[in-house]
Parts: sequence; structure tokens; C-alpha cells
Amino acid sequence: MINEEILRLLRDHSSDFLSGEEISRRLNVSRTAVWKRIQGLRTLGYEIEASTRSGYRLIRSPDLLTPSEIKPILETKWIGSEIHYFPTLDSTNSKAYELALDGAEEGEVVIAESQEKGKGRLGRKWFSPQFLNLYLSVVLRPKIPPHQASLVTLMAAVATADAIRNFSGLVPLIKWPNDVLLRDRKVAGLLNEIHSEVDRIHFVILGIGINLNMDEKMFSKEIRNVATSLKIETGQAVSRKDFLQSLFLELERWYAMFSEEGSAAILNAWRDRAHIRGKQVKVTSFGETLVGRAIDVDSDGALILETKDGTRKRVVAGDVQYGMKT
Ligand code: BT5
Repeated sequence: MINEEILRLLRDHSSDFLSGEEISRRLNVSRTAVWKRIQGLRTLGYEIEASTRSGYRLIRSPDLLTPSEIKPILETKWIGSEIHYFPTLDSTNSKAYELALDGAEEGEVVIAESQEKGKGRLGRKWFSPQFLNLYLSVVLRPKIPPHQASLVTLMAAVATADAIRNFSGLVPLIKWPNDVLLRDRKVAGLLNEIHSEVDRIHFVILGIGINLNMDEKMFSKEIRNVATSLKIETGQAVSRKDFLQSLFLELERWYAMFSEEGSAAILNAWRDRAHIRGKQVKVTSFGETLVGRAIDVDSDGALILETKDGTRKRVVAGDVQYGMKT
């Protein structure tokens, strides 16, 4: 907390030095404590000029995702109303789930600089090295029946794709149900976890992982050929804070669209960004493999496909590969 308060004071006086005495008086801590905190901030990457006569002055902040870095630049009304920041976590989704069980409100966000057990779908892992990318989870409390929960995933995929497009000018492709691809490689993944009764959702934890500043050699061999980052695609490092600002705005916009206009608006936007109709696909779902032509997504987000013998099937969860021969 004291770090955050010192930063706030330094930011408020960024054009000028602020004396150690003044800081210690305002925060009611000793000057030695102030000095220790300043040292601590420097090890986090804050560039702070110190002068024995004049005090301290903030020169530059690192691209950290702490509330004090993020809050001042957010332009959203409710997403990020509260930010729970952690240098590292097992999984932001697990933490957000706990907080939601304890009553966290819609819009509260958990962010981590790295994850030790970042979760993918179906027990898979999400590679989450520190300081390079975004790993976050948003608590949502939509007033929808549980069978519509998949639409929240589609909504989030649309918002993520739009944030990437606005930010980089590149046009991502959404792959059913939750992958966001650039050049056929995965740049972002979404994991939604719900807590519900038979006819009512208590909350949805919307988990988003986006590769922003990873270089190719940083990916493990297994995923190097199927994963990418915005930096790899654009050749430029990305400010995570700026990206986050844009992502939260898109999420808020599309969530409002979902709440006000219903599923059709989301499904149409998703179709426009997924181009799945007519594609030959192989779908693996609960150990079963289906090959066929993708017809559409259903009103609840399920994938409808037509197999060679003309039978139509609905797939509610699974993995898709494109370009398969029937
Ligand atoms: C996903 O699963 O795509 C969902 C990923 C969600 C991650 C976020 S991070 C914040 C929040 N907290 C969490 O704990 N999770 C969420 P799935 O479709 O199952 O894809 C997982 C597969 O993608 C893995 O088996 C790898 O093949 C590949 N993969 C793993 N890490 C990756 C990465 N960083 N970039 C691209 N591909 C990756």
C-alpha cells in the first residue's frame, strides 16, 4: 500500500522533486522507510531520480500492471472497478473464482504478471511467463440461463479480436470456440468457468490470455509452430497497459451489446470474425472425432456441422482443425 501511495505522490509532483521529509510526513512513516520503499520501487523498474537537497522525482514507470499503473488510464465504467494484482499466481481464473464466491462484484479483475499453473481448457496448460503478456480474469454476473454461458465466450472472443485489430491494424480470425488467431497461429485463448444453479448463473469467470511481447524462441518447441504474439506479428513491442485499456473498452462495449441486444448481435459479430461457414473441419469432442462441413454456430454457441452422409450434428465443446477432407 505504501508503495502505491508513494507512487501517487510522486506522480502528482512529476514535474518537480518531492522531499523525503514531505513524503514521510504525508504517509506518516520514517524517512528511512521512505528511502527503503524508493529502493524497492527501483528494483521493480521505476526510474526515480534522487537528490540529497531536493528529494525524489519519478522519471519513468515500467510497464507493470499494478492498479496504480492501470487505474489512471482506464476509460471503462465498470470493468476494472477493482483490480486485484499479483506478481504471480497459480491461475488468475482460480483466484477470481475464489473472490467471486466471496462476493466479488461484476467487473472486478484479477491480473497476474505470471502464472505457475495457467489453465487452458479440458485440463490443458497455458504458458504464462512473466512481464511479457496479459493474464487476467474478469468476474461477470450475467442474467442469463446456464445454457447460454457459451455466448459469453463468443462475446469475449469478439472483444479480444477487436482489441487486437484496433491496436495493431491486423485482422484476427476467431477459431471455434475460443481461439484468436493471427496467420493461423494462436495469439489469444479464453477460458470461461461458471458457477450456477440449474436455471441461474451466479457468476462467470472470464479468463483471457494474450501473447503480446513474446519472441518466437520463448515458446516451447511444442507450441512454437502454432502460437504467436503481437510483437512477432507487428515487429514492435507492445505496451501492455495500453493494450489492456483497449481490451477493457471492447469487453465493456460487447458485453453491453449482449445484455441489451441479446445473443443475435453477438452471434453475427462472431460469424463475421470466424468465417467458419462451409469450412471442412475435424472436431474432437469428448473422445469422439467428427469430420464434416461447418454449417454455422447455433443460438447457444454450439457448432453445427454436416457429416458426409448429410447428418447434422451439434457440438457443444471440443477442438477444431480446419481443412480436413471428408
Ligand atoms: C485456451 O485453452 O486457449 C484457454 C487459455 C486461457 C488462458 C487464460 S490466462 C488468464 C486465465 N487464467 C487461467 O488460468 N487461464 C486463463 P485451450 O484451447 O485448451 O488451449 C491450450 C493449448 O494452447 C495448449 O495445450 C497449448 O497447445 C497451447 N498454448 C499454451 N500456452 C499458449 C500460449 N501462451 N500461446 C499460444 N498457445 C498456447
